[in-house]
Amino acid sequence: METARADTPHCYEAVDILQPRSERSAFFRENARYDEVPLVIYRGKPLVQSNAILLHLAEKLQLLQGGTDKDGPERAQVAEWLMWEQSRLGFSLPNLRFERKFRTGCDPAVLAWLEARLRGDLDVLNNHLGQSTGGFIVGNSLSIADCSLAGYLYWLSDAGLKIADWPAVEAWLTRLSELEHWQHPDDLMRA
Ligand SMILES: N[C@@H](CCC(=O)N[C@@H](CS)C(=O)NCC(=O)O)C(=O)O
Repeated sequence: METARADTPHCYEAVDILQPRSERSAFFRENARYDEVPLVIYRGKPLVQSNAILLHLAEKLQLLQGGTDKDGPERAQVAEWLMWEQSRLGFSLPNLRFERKFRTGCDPAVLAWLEARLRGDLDVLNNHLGQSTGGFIVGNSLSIADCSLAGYLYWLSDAGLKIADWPAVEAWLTRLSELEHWQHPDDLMRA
């Protein structure tokens, strides 16, 4: 049983997403509404869509919601970054990484399009972090916005890019990795 950053007991199970969807376990197919990972079973209920999962857990566990005031501006900013993650970084990076690391034969024009999009996303994040004084995505404390945006970035090199080209992003990832209970995604997801 692991606890990790939220100090919450949990178990992890790997799902082979290189397997066709129809061949994944019956349990996974029954619970993962869109046949995608991540799937979290929390108190017996299936939760899917990474940022919906983060919002739900943050509320239930009263953790990492952003700021200390539930009516403060930080909560709205956390929600904005979660939405941005879904339409931008959470699209460009996983798809480019998948095509470069796990699959070959993708049309080079598609790879170039994904890479340009990812570079633009990293520029946005780098500008934001370079201008923010708090050291985190929103304000001066860790929130689910950091968790959402940072996860895949520890695998940026798999997508063929160098994190050092975005120094404010690199410094922020290092800061997160120095927090108590932090683990690299490869270690967290070792079943
Ligand atoms: N918007 C979803 C995206 C989930 C997603 O794209 N999952 C990928 C892995 S990163 C997946 O399950 N791919 C396997 C498949 O679609 O069959 C989220 O944030 O949870």
